[in-house]
Amino acid sequence: MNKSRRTFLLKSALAGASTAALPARAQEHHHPPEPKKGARPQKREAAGPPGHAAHVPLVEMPDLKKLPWALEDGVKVFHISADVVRREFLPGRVVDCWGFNGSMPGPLIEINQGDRVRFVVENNLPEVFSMHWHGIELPFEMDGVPGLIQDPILPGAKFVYEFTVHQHGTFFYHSHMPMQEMMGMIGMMVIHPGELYEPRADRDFGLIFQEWAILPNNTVPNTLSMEFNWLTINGKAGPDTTPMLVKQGERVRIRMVNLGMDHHPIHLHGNTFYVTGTEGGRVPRAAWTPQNTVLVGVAQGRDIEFEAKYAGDWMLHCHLPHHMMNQMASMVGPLVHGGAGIQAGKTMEAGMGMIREGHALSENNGPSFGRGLGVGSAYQETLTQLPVTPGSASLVQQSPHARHHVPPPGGKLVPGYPQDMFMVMDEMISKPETHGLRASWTAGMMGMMTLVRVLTPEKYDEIQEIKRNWKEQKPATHIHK
Ligand SMILES: [Cu+2]
Repeated sequence: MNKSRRTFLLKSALAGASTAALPARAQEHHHPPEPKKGARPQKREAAGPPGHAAHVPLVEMPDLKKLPWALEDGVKVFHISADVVRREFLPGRVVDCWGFNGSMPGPLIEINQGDRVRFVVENNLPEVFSMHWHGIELPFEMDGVPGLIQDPILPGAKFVYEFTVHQHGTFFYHSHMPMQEMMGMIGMMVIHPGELYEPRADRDFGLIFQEWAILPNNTVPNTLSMEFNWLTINGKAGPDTTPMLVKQGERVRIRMVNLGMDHHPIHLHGNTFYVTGTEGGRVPRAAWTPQNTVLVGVAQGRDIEFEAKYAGDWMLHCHLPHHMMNQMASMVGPLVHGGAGIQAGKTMEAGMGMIREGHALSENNGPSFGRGLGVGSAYQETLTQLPVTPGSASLVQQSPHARHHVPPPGGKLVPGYPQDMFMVMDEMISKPETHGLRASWTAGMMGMMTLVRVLTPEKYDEIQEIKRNWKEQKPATHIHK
C-alpha cells in the first residue's frame, strides 16, 4: 500500500467513514432525498488528500435520485425496499414495473473504497426475492443468491447485507430473480477510488440501459418476450431522457450498465472517447483505445471518458436500429400504410423465427416475422399485403383502415415504402435541460437515446439559472425557444 492510499484510509478512519472523498464542489448540485431520522446527508466531514475534494465530482444520474445513508458506528447504513413502482417512460406513457425505494431503476448507491456498508433490504413485493451485489468481492454469505446461499426474503420480511468494499468502479445491485430483473429491479452502485483516477474528470454521469416489451394499451411489461418495443435510459425513453449538461472544456466520464436481454452498441456523436472502466474496475491507461461506439453487453459496465471540446448537442444512443424508436409495432414496413398492418402475434416458435412454412421470404412467412410481442392481432393475421402477392389489393381495400392509405410519392409502388416516420413531440417535453434545443429536436430522439449537451459557459449558466427557478410545469408551458 502506498503512502497516499494509507493516508487516505487513515483520514477516513478518523472521520468515522471515508466521507472525506465526497467533494464540496459537487455538493452544490447534489440534493439527495429527505434523509430518514438519524440519517446524515452526504456532506464533506474532513479534508481528503490534498486536491482530492476539489477534483472528484459526485455522480449524476439523470432522472434518478441517490440513496441516503446514516452512519452507525462507522458503518454506512442504507435502507432499500423492493417496491412495485409506476414509471412514466414518456409523458403519458406510464408503466407498471418493479424497483427499489419507489424508483425504477433504483436509486444510486454512491460510496467510497474502504467503506463498511450495511444494506437493510425489505421486501414489499407480493413474492420472494433476494439482492445480489453485481461484481462486488464480498463474503460468500452476502452474495444474495436465493437457495444457494440464503433463504429468499419473504414478502414483508427483511434481510441485512453487510460487507466492506475494497474495489472501486461501476457496479450495480439487482434482484437475483431473472424475471424480476426484467421488471426493472436494478440500481447502480458507484465506488469511488481511494487513490484518484488520472486524468481527473470534471463531470461524472451514470446511465442504466433497459428494454421492455409492452403491448399496446398495456402497462405491464411482458417479461417473457424477447422482442422489445420500449428502450429506456434511467427509466426514461427518448426524447424524455434528461440531457447531460457539461461545460465546454470539461473532462466527462459516463458510466453505463446494461441489465436486459440485448447488448447495446452505445455511440456518441462528434466526439472520441476512451473506455476507462469495465464492470471489473478501472482499465490501465495503456489499454485505452480511441472509440466512438462501445458495446455494453448484458450484465456489463463500461466507463467512457472524453474531453468535451466541441460545443453542440451530441447524441449518445444505442445504435441497434430497433432500439432507436418508441412503441415499435406494426407501424412501419410496406404493410400498414397499405391498409392493414403486418402480421404479428404468431406463436412463440414463429415469433422467435423458427420457420415452419417455407423459406423466410416466402409469401407465408415474409410478412409474419413481426415483433413477436404476442399481440392478439387475429385481424392482422388474416391479411397479407406484400406487393408481390396477387389478390392482396382486394384484401387491403376491404380493410377498415383502407382510408389511411397514403400513396407513395409519384404514385409508384416503391418496394419497402414506407419505413420511417418523423414525429415531432416537442410540446410534450418540458424541462430546463432541453432549453434552447432546435425546434423539432424530439423527432430525432426516440428510444434508447439521450444527449450530451456541451455548452458554452454562458449558455451553461443560463440553463442553471432556469433550473433554479424551475417548478414542475405542465407540458403546455414548454419553454422551448
Ligand atoms: Cu440497444
